[in-house]
Amino acid sequence: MENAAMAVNNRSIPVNLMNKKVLVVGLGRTGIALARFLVKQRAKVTVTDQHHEALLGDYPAQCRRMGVTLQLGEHREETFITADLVVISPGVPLSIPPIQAATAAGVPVTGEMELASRYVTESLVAVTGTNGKTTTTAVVGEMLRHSGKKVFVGGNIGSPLIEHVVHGKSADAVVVEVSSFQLDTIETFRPRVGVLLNITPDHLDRYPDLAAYGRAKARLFENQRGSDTAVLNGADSFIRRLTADIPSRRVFFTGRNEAEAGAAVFSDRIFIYGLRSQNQKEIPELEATFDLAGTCFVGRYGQENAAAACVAALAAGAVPSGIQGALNSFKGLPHRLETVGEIKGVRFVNDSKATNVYSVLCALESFTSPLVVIMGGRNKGSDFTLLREPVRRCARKVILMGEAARQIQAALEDTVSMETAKDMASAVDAAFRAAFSGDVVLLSPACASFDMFTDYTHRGETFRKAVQALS
Ligand code: UMA
Repeated sequence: MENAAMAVNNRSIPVNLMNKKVLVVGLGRTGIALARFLVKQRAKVTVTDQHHEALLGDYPAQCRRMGVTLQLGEHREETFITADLVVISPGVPLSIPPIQAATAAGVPVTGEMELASRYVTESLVAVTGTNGKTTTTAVVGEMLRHSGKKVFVGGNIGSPLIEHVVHGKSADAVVVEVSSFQLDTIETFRPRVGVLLNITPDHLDRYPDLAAYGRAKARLFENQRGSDTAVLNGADSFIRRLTADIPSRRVFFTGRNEAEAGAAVFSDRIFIYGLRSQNQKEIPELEATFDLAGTCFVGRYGQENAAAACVAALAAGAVPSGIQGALNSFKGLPHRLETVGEIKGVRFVNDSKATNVYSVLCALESFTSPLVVIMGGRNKGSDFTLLREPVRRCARKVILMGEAARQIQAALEDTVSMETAKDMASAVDAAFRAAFSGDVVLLSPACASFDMFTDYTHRGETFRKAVQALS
C-alpha cells in the first residue's frame, strides 16, 4: 500500500491541545518525547504500542509517572476513532487498520515532525536522501555552530524535533534529518533550506516502488516558497525531474551545469558558485572554496555530501571560516565507516548503518585496500545482484550472516569466496582469518538488523565488542 497516497486527515489538528484526547502511536524515542510534550500542553494523553511492556524498556514507567494512560500489546480501534488527534511515530505505517479507521472516522492523524514543526519558531534546515543524510545533518549543524550560532540538531538522526519544542530553548537554527516516513505525514512542514542528497532503492517493504519512495522524499519541498532554497543532487536525473516544478530556488551540490548555482567537487576541493546572486540569469561567479584534504571526507560520496553541507550551511547563514573549521574538525559518526580497531595490520571498520545496497556500494568505493566484507541481516526488498561487480572488484571474501545470508550468497555466486557465520563473533573471527595485513574488515550489511539485533547501533556495538574480544 502506498503510504504517501494514503488519505491522511491532518487538516484539522487542534491548535489548543488542552483537554483534547490525544493518542500517541508507538512508544519508542518519538512516542516518549511526544507524551512529554502533550502532557505539558495539558492534553489527555494515551500511548499505545503493539509491543508488551516487557519490550519497551522504562518508557511505560516514565509514562505512568506523567499520568499518561497506556494501551500496550495491542492497538484498540475504539481508542483511535474516539480520539481528538492521533499522532504517529515514524515507524508506524499509515496502512495499519486502526489508523485507516481513525481517518475514515474523520479523526485528524499526523506525525511527530509535522506536529513539532508547527511549534518551531526558528528557521529549519532539513536534510533527506537515502544515504548520507545523518552525516550531512550533523556536519551542517557543526558548520553553523562553528559560525557562532546556537543550533538544535535532531529528527531522524536521534532526538525527535518535538524534544526541542519541549525544552523551550531558543536556537539560531534548527537542523533536522528527515526520513520519508516522516515526510509521509507532513502538511505544513516548511524548511527554509531543504537538502535532497540521493534517492536509491530502500524501504521497498513500505513503498510499492522507487517512484513512490522518491515522491515521498520530494515532499520536502512542497511547502517551500520562492525565498527558500532546495539543495539538490544535480547528477541524479530522477531528482531533477521530481523537483522540476518546486516553488523554491534550486541549487546543486553535484552535477551542476555551468549556468546553475551550487557546488562542484574537484581534486579534494569544493567550489561554490552563485549562491549570493539573486539574479538567476547571471552566469554564477565563484564565491568560495573549501579544502577537503586531510579531512574525514574521502571517496566520491563522502565529498559530495560535504559539498551539500557547505551549500546548505551557506544558505542558512554560516560563514566560510566556520564551514572550513567544521570540515577540519569533524571526525565522522559512529556506525558509519567508523574504524573500531586494528589487529596485526588489519583495520576493522563498522558501517552497521549501511542497511541498503547503495550504502554498501558507497562504502566499497571508499577504500583502496582489499576488503573482507561482512553482510546480511533482514532483507528490505533489496536487489543484491547490484553488488556483484563492486564486490568482485573490491572484496577478497564475503562473510554472510542473518536471514538474508542465502539470498545474498545466491546473488553474489561466482564473484568471490563466501562463508556463512552463525553470529557476529564468528563472522568477525572468519573475516580476520581471511584477511591479510593491510586489508580492511568491513561490516556493511546491506540489510536491516532486526533479525538478530535491536537496531543498527546494537549490531555495530556487537561488532565492536567482537573485534575487542579478538584483540
Ligand atoms: N509500533 C507500533 N505499531 C506499529 C508499528 C510500530 O506500536 O504498527 C511501535 C513499535 O512496537 C515500537 C515503536 O512503534 O515500540 C517504535 O517507533 P519508531 O519505529 O517510530 O521508532 P522511534 O524509536 O520512535 O524512532 C524513530 C525513527 N525510527 C524509524 O523511523 C523506524 C528513528 O530513526 C529516529 O531516530 C527517531 O524516531 C527520532 O526521530 C531510525 C531509523 O531507522 C534511526 N530511521 C529510518 C532510516 O533512517 O532509514 C527511517
